[in-house]
Amino acid sequence: HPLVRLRDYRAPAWRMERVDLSFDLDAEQTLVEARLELRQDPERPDAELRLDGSALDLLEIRLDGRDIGTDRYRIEADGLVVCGVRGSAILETRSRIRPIANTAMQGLYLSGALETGFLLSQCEAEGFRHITWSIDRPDVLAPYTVTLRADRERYPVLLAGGGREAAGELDDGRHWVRYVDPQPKPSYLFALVAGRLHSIEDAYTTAEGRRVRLAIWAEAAVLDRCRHAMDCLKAAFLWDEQTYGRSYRLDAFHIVATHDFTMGAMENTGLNIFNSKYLLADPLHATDDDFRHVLAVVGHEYFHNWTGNRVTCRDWFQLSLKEGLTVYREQEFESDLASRTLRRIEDVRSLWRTQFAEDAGPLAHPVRPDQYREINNFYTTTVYDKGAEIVRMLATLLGREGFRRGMDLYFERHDGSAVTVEDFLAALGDANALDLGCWLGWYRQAGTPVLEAHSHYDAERRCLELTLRQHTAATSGQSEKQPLPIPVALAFFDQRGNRLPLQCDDAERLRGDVLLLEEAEATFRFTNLDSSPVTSLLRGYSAPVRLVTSFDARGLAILASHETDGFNRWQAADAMARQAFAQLLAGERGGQPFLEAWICSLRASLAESAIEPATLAEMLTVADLAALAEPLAEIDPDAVFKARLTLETSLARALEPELLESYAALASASAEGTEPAAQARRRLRNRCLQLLCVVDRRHHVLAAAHYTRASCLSDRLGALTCIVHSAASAAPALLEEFAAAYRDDPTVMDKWFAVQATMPSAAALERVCELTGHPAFRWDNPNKVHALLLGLAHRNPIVFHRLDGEGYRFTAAAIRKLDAINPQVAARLATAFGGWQRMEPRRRAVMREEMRRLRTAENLSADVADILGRSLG
Ligand code: HT7
Ligand code: ZN
Repeated sequence: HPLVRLRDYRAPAWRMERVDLSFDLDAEQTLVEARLELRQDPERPDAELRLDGSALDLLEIRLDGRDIGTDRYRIEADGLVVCGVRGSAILETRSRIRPIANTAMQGLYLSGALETGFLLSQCEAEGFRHITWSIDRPDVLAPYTVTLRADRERYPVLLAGGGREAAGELDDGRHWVRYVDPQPKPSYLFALVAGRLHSIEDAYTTAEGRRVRLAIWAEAAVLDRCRHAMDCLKAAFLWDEQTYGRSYRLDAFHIVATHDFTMGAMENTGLNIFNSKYLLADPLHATDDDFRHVLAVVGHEYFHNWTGNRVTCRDWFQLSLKEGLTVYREQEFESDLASRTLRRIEDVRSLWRTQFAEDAGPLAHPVRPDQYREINNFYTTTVYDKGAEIVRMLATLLGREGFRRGMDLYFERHDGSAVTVEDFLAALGDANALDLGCWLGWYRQAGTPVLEAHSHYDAERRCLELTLRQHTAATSGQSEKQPLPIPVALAFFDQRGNRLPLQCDDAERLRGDVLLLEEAEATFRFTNLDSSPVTSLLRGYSAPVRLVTSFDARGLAILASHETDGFNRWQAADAMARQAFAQLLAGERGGQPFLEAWICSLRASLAESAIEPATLAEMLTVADLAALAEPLAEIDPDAVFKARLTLETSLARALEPELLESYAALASASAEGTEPAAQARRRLRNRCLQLLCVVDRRHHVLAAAHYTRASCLSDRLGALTCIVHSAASAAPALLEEFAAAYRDDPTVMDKWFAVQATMPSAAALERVCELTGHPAFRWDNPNKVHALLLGLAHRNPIVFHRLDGEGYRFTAAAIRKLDAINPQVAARLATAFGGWQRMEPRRRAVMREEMRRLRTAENLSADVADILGRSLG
């Protein structure tokens, strides 16, 4: 694929002013008629008319109502050029596509089996060109009319975005439905669904009094599991009205669930399509985490209605404009409706383990990349999660009202248009009389800034000097880095854990409890402090930076017990664990002040009645191997594993009586409902059980009973994971029992695969290999591949990084096989090799060799070739 560069952006020479589509739907072959009303930019009279299209069988082509011969057009690898057209034109094409052969899931494809499955489309980012010829770029917006025709018996439900205008019967048992979406939209938001689906229905009345019909479509057998999603959808409508004053304007909102989807969900206007794992939930088939994920993803896709659909991206470089902003909105939605602290801890954990790692490796790229070969490879944690962190920092800087003012102006200025990150910053800045130009640096610069903090207390003057220094290491293609604006939320505590006043000499620089560091280094003086305070930095994780400071065990212990910001309370405990881990890894002998302080704090927290159970559960959860390894200059996975095991075992051993007590005290949690408070109690109870299983095999009996008595999937899966991951003798029988019970449930079976793929034992590789032959495993199903193969490659470092290289060879073979089926999924798997440069030398060499070999494979997709090319440099 050619390199596409941001700096080469040009507005389109031709635009589509209207799109009329009509489909004769069938899984084996679908006929697509497209009528495009086209207009040329008068400033570019010489620009040829070029339409995007790929793997389309062109049957007919007409220009301004007349057939044209092959002398008037030419078909290229990825497009169609019509010669000698000027000003305006009406282009009609008739083409044939084969949904059943579309295993890449871009364009129109089949979900499920030929006889019983249904047809659906996925157009973001460039899937529309696999459906018909068009100008397939996000800055070309048009109203759409879509007519769907199909056999009534086989495809009783026909859905597309927009309002249902008309419907009727045809000969031979066929029927048709016409949808009109009058608001101009980019082609990536087009969608259709056709098949035997069933729905639950509801309605929402908007703040303006408009009644919106809500429908969630799924297979008949799982309709009851859509109720939670429906509640979440109504909550999302309400939240966006209350928080941003934004309503929905169409008459209907449909969601369709499928087991066959490459990503989580898709925000097509009026017709969202969801991966079933983010839509279906009931206590027997979904865990508490699944319930929260459904809330978050339903919210996320709905919020795209304003941030992405009504205000869309000018080009794909601006992807974070919709994704980062919408992730931020989704995070706030979940925080308001469930637990703010838990969501923040989970987000930061995931940022540290995946985004920081991406930023530190050869696949590092800015939140707004400046070039790409394959845009599908840029749906990354950097674009999504670091992008959300930038929006969060801006919201912190502007405050609740200022941020809302900025968002109001953004929507007011840009509703109905395709815009850039600059437009976003300009709206936020103009609404607050601020120049936010320097914030563009966060979008342009790759790499994680390191924030160094040093303080000095002057007893005589009763003041503390805090020096903050920032630097960002070079990343591939970006050697020069500029200082970025970094909001640092902070608080002071005394030795008893009481809050102390925050009075800064430079009052301008302190807004509320937030300091803004704008330069490479600055020193701030805080006055009126009777004793040297314990400083709590980056409260709420106010900036996505790596904090380097001289931690002291006593100070962290005070914060781990007294910080009123739940996130920083957890962060203090996590910092103690990481310091203890570093000492264990370095083989340091003698006293272990951090380990002791950590255990002591957690003992006290377990005895505390006021602490939120979800926060406590997270404090008791040691960072995983990838997260612990991420800051290391060179990684030896076996040494990391050993040090982590010692850390976790020391904690579990020391707190065994307290863990047993808490476990028993929370006995009723299994049968409680799915409200956040009950979920949090179950989380804590399962956490206690997991630690107990680490201490002693005696507690496997407890885990087996936990499994048998479980009245929800959270507990059942929690117990199964404890038993399998601690290699208890009951593991094989319970795995069999579980598989027999959930054989017909693909989403629960994904969890069964994932539990085995993440077993912390080298032998897991042979098991995973065997499981690829299991009847429930399918190479062409992204969820199965995620659970088993990405589970191993991304979430089981001791197996993926096996010293004999078998983990790498197995994964490389899987990438080759998958690449012929779904290149996007294969490319995701290939990113597991991205961290090769920081591995210890032996593994580094094998990883590089395996990538090089893979790169020479025949017919390698552009997706995988791009990942390997960038990884190898
Ligand atoms: N905006 C959606 C992106 C998406 C996607 C991208 C590439 C290939 C398949 C895809 N399915 C969905 C998801 C989101 O809301 O972020
Ligand atoms: Zn999104």
